[in-house]
Amino acid sequence: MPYEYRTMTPEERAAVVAYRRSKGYPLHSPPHPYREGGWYIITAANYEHNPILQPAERRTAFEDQLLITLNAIGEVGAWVILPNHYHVLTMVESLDVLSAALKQLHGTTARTWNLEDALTGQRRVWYKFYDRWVRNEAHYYRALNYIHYNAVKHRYAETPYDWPWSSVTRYVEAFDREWLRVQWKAYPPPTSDFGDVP
Ligand code: NI
Repeated sequence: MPYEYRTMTPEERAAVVAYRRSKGYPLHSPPHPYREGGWYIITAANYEHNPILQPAERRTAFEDQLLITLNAIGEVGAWVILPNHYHVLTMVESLDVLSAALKQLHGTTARTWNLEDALTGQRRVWYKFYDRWVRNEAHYYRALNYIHYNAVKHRYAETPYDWPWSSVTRYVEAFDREWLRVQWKAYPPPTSDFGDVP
């Protein structure tokens, strides 16, 4: 709460609150306006975009760890692991639970990889993660398409099906490519969003 607000009279405060409501502003400006449960798009990058999520075996192991972590607290809708970041669409009971789980996962993996690379105490592995609450079904499918296309967007693969570290292969198994194409046409992904890396 800003200092000015605390020194205001009740009438002045009421006027400020009414003005902010009329503009659709939140009364406070918390870092996470939605802390409740639901679907979230998470983007987490290696510090300074260093490609620490390589070689391939490390991505495979991390993919397992990420899915185990998130399935223990909720559900996973889509994911992609790139050499220096990942995106995941996940449902949780609260953002606090999700934050705590990712913090632990990032801590564990940072220690492991720094040991493997003989960089303990010398390298920061993760940057803070980005989260975005999913507003509705269209937002969900746009995020899913964005995630599946991400390896192509970042020029790691020619098509989404050429990058094994994503949920796209699971969708092909569970549905088919035609189903994915229908979603793609109905909910085209944004060209840049979700806290992605350049
Ligand atoms: Ni990306």
